[in-house]
Amino acid sequence: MFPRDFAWGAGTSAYQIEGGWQADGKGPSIWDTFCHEKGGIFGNQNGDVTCNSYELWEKDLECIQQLGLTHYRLSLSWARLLPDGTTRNVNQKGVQYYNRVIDDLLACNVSPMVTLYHFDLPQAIQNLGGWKSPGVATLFDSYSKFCFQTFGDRVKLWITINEPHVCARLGHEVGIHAPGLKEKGTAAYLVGHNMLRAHAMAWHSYNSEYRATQKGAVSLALNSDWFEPLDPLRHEDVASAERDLAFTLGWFAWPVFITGDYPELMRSAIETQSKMMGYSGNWRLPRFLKEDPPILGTADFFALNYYTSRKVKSGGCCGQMLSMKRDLDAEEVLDPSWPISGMSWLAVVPHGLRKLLKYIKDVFNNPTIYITENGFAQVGPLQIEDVERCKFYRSTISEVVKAIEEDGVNVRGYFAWSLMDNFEWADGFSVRFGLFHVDFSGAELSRTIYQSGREYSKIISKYKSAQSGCQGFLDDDY
Ligand code: PNW
Repeated sequence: MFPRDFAWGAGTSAYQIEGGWQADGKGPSIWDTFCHEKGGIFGNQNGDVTCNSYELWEKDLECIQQLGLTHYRLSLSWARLLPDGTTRNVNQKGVQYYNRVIDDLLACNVSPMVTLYHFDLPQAIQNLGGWKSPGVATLFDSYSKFCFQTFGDRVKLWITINEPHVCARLGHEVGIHAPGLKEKGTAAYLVGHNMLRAHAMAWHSYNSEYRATQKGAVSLALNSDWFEPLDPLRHEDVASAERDLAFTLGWFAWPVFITGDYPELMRSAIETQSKMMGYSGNWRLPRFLKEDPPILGTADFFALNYYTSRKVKSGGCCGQMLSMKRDLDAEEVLDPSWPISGMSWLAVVPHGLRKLLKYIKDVFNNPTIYITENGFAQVGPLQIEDVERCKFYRSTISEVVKAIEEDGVNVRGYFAWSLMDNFEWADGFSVRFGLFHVDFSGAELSRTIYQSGREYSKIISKYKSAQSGCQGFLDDDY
């Protein structure tokens, strides 16, 4: 059974839905730049307009109400609020926009969960070196304080940074996300490091300056697949799966929840590969310094984005260059029994979520967990009757129930990704994650509920009525 105050939510992010990329004084972000430099994105598409939520916010609110959500997760565009990234210039139109969104949500009894950073760094800060530059942490802290000060009287759930792993690796090592750097083996670690420093500074600012009056909670959202050994009896496969968890979730979760530093497994793997390539020492994974903000303890809850699972075996790497992939020294494969959603990386493995939740409970000291993203992609011909996605949500939520009831995991909320179809980064509009369909070919960008939206809404109302003591729960079939 779900706790009484369980959060039933859905999520979006600013660049993926807002459009209005130049409206009312917004500054450019690295995603504006990355998309406009043709070549990187499916069909050369971009987020210039996307769902146009900057102008059509009321339509989004109608969707939120139709689903019966208790929570809505959105992100703020840093460059819409602070066009050059600094608090020297505040764009009041941006402040008005988010004030309206937050006030409307609260007026409808929906609590906002607000992400400060979801992939869209102001271009002005990129021009100074972006996340590779240590100074970005101070700029992020000022931006965060500005947001706490401006919106924190009403926002009680904050995410500082969404998926530092994806920003660091896809943006700076693989290069398929903005800013599109392909600096193998070093930049991603440096970026991850500065993101942790930035997150920790913001958490400390909240803790010392805002917590007492605003009484909210702050964390960072970590993405991880569930990794398990291909052959559980092979020592190498078991070690590879552990390494994969350490490099994905552990990279950020160990410093914040357990030790204040990176997992030992990660340090030693990087050192081994460096030495094999003729480099001594362990200079690629930075160390936290005395003057850095303490990282340990800088999360008031655990925010998890879970999409899929992998089987892992040893080896699989690779080339003559240092790289994260080489450091990881593990090969990920799919189990043939797992169905694939629209995207090739997204195997549907609901029970992997249960296992990952149990792992987090055991390894990270039984934290309160919000599942801040989880979803299913549709690719190809449009199906409003998206039966597969309905099944996906039913079975995933039943795995969450098992995690709570049978494994005693402290799960406090579930946010479906995404409220509506939107700009899916490198995949443009070719991939649809929404509970609502958005008609990108029509000028009105009309939103139409998918069958899975109706299904999710039914699940929510069923559990809500069970929580308030009504009978609905008894004929439960989820
Ligand atoms: C997450 N990958 O990002 C994000 O937080 C969302 O903005 C996004 O829409 C969602 O997952 C679905 O993809 C990811 O290529 C983007 O491995 C790309 C990857 C993983 C996560």
